[in-house]
Parts: sequence; structure tokens; C-alpha cells
Amino acid sequence: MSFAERDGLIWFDGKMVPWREAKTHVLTHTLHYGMGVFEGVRAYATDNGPAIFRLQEHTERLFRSAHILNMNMPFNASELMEAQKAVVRENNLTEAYLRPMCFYGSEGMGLRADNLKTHVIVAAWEWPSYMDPAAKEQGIKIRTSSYTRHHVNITMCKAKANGNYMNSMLALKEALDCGCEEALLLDNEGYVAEGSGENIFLVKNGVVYTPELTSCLEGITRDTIMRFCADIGLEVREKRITRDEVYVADEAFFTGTAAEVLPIREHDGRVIGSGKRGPVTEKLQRMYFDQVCGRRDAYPEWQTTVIS
Ligand code: PPE
Repeated sequence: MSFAERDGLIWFDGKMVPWREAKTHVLTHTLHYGMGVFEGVRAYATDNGPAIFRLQEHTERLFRSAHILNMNMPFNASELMEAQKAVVRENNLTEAYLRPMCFYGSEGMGLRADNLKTHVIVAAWEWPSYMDPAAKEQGIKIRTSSYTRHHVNITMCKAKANGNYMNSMLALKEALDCGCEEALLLDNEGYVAEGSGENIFLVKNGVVYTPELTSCLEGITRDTIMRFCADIGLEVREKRITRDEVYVADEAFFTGTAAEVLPIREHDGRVIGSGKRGPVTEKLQRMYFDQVCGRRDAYPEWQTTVIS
């Protein structure tokens, strides 16, 4: 089913509009040059109805992304948080993937356009993990991408910017064509950066490692996992990681809103650890699902129910 031809409502510039009417012109500036920012957010079914996970942090990152790209935001954070709650509620979703996105309209054309307005949409739909459910247990096969992750001074990597995802799509397609399920991108110095849409973690001799933030998006799932590690006394070291450190890790996993917590079983044809989900990954993965589904008492502020 096409994403354009569905029933439901999309929040568009402050109003709920019928799904099929949430359209923009072909001369929409962002369509031409990729200057836009977005978020990926999930809502999970809980005993209190659907709850959006870390809504505030996602919304704050959207504002930081817009600030980095110098995009004027016509709404404030509380309006956009209300919009996100409303799309889940008004589409009667029990679980959802939410996509807030800010883009320049067709007010002007060319790189020099100086009259552009930022438009904002929030859509939500049911989007189960795009990996096979068995992958959550068995792990996935990945390969090092021949595409380098964006250099920090080419596009602004702290911004979750539309245009940055050309890099992700090239890397992912290459990995899929090679029979893998995800790509691992290295930074311009050759150190491990991240997946096409995930942060990476390694476990070695009981210590958890993840690349420093200069090499990856400041993932909210990454932050969640790091808090869990601190809570259960697991040391986390943020450091530069080489691809061969992944080959010899005891465990490796990806984190991201869409991918959730996903074990990696093979990298560049080398089996990682036992070749399936390791015990640390399993523990953190369980904590994650318990948390997002409202089965833990910790961090109640991370859950936002959508009831108005
Ligand atoms: N790195 C990248 C490049 C990235 O796109 C994401 C999220 C992350 C790390 C993890 O960030 P977080 O979701 O805050 O833990 N990628 C989003 C878009 C994926 C897509 O396929 O589109 C997501 O997971 O929603």
C-alpha cells in the first residue's frame, strides 16, 4: 500500500488534514536540495494506552537539528509534542512510528532563495521492526560500507537532516545487495561510526564500548542503553573503535528507534562471539522492551501517554 494512499490524518502546519490531502508542490525546496530535518519516534502499547517513548528528547533533537541548519521553526516544542500525541490518538493507533519532519516550501527556488518558510508535518503509522522478528534473537549480518560516513564538516552530522540520508541509503543498498542486513559505516579517519540508521555497541570482557559522538548521531536509544548500563553497573567506554575490534568483540549490537536493540551476529564474514545474541545484549534488550512497554518503574518521565 502506497504511503500516499492511506486513510487517516496527518498533522500539517498546525492542522489535522486527511492523509491523502497532505501534499506539497513539486517545486518544494527541500525536495530539490535536501535541507530539512526530521525525527523517528515510537509509541508502544502500555497498560495506560499508547505511550510515546522519550518524546521530549526527540522533540528537543528536532529543534537542535533545525537550529544547526538555521531553519526557522514556526512552532514551539510543546506545540510539536501535542501534535505528536494527537496523531497517535486521532489515528487510533495502539503502537506507532512517528515521523515529524520540517521542510522548506515552494516560496522560493534556487540556493539563494531568501523567502523560504519552514513547514512541519507529523505523521504516524504502524511500523513493526523492519527486521525479521527472528533477527532480535539471532542477530543480523552486516558489512563495512565502501561509503564513508559524512565528514563532520561536510554536512552537519549532529543534525538529523534529510539530506544526510543519501549517505545512509547508498550504504544500506550496497549491504543489502551483498546479502547482508545492514551496513557499518566508518568515519573519514577509518574508525567505526554507525549503521545506516543505528548506533553501534560492542561488548568485550564485560565492558561496553561505543563510538564517541563525533562519529555518530546522538542516538536517544544509545543514551537509553548507556543509562541502563550505568544502572546495572556495566562500564561503558566511549572511544574510537576500529573495524577489527568489531571482528573480535564478544558481542555487538545496534540501537535505534526504528531498529530498537538488534544483535549483530556476523561482520564482514566473521562470526561475532558465539554467533548469536550474547547475554549482555539480551539483558539490555529485555530492559529496553520492558521500559518502552511501560513494564518498569524506572524513568516514568520517558513515557508520554497520548490521552489529551
Ligand atoms: N544513527 C543514525 C544515522 C540514525 O538515523 C539513527 C536513527 C540513529 C543513529 C539512532 O538514533 P535514535 O533513534 O535516536 O536512537 N534513525 C531513525 C531513522 C531510521 C529510518 O529508517 O528512517 C530511526 O531509527 O527512527
